[in-house]
Amino acid sequence: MLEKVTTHALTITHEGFTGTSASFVVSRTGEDVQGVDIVLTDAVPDHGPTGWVESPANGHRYKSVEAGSWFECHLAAIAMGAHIVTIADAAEQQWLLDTFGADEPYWIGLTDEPVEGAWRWVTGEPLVYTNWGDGEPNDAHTGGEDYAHMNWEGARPGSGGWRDLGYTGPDWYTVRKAILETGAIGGRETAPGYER
Ligand SMILES: [Ca+2]
Ligand SMILES: [Ca+2]
Repeated sequence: MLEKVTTHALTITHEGFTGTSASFVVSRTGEDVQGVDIVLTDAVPDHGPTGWVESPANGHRYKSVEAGSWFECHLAAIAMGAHIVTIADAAEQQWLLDTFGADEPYWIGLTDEPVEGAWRWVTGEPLVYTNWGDGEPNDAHTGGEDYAHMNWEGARPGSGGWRDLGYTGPDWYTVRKAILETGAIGGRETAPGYER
């Protein structure tokens, strides 16, 4: 029985923009040769809008950025007059999930770096609502974990559950994006002690 398996990727260039698909396998077994159908569809965004999106609930604007570590995302936010997202209540959490999806991890503006265990929003807002996944925050690993992200894959699916991470842990580099937030007019003040 002849079996031929090859790996391919599909590259499409359209109006000067080029995209390449994830690799996929084409196999042919025996004489069972089939034609190849290619169907082009509008891709569904993987990780939400890239521009600012205003929430009708509070008039704040939000966008996702891929700036790297929590610190780098924090600095990127400041540079844009914004802050890493703060989540005041379940409705805001749900709006973020509806807008940016429940799958991809995003840093949120929550840290206990100044005082271990005293989680604070970067804006200085009181921490009222929380959405920690089971067993989190646990300050695991040598050096602890002082920075929070949402959409932890270990949390209940679709919940957007939070987890704390630290830069000595193995998952630190799995989160490279943050959702940024800014008020309807300008950004909120950034709380002292986080300008790093
Ligand atoms: Ca901690
Ligand atoms: Ca943790």
